[in-house]
Amino acid sequence: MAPLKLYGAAASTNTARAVAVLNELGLDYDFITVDLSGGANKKPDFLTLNPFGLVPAFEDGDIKLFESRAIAKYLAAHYGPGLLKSASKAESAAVEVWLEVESQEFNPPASAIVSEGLLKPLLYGGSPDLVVVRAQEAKLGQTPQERLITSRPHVKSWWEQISARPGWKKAAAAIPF
Ligand SMILES: N[C@@H](CCC(=O)N[C@@H](CS)C(=O)NCC(=O)O)C(=O)O
Repeated sequence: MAPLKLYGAAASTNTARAVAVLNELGLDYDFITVDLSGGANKKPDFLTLNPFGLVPAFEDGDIKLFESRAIAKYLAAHYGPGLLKSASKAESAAVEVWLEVESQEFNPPASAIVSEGLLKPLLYGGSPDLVVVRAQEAKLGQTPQERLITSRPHVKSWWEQISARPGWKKAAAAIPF
């Protein structure tokens, strides 16, 4: 079988999402670093993998994928037997709802905060624009999910358990800051 291939960058949080699932499932894969600062992701070769010129991109033999959440779901569906199985219609619907909340409501402000507060100073030597950071924090704070994790003992315990999983710890250790 052709090896699975993940094209990404160590400092990319979207790459880390795919890496976490590959690790969680214990899959062997080749990691191909894409030089984002040199613009390799906008070159014709890479655009055949992802026409939007963004990492991660993924290959499983002839199957080419992009979008980190699509890669994660593909891996869970095809390499994690039973992983996506739900006990009921209600459970599978709730899973879909919260997957959407993560990508549509949580991720935009959270990734803007990471990019402004962490990536900008560490990778580009700039200072975080605190007006941007505060505005994005306010978006998170205005949702009914404020203090969702820390204020709820069961959610907090779930968060601590998934954060302690070896697959995630390995993925997090590969992020260079
Ligand atoms: N929705 C995409 C977003 C991918 C994305 O924004 N990747 C960033 C790195 S985290 C990237 O490739 N940036 C390079 C650029 O904008 O040129 C996903 O989840 O895969």
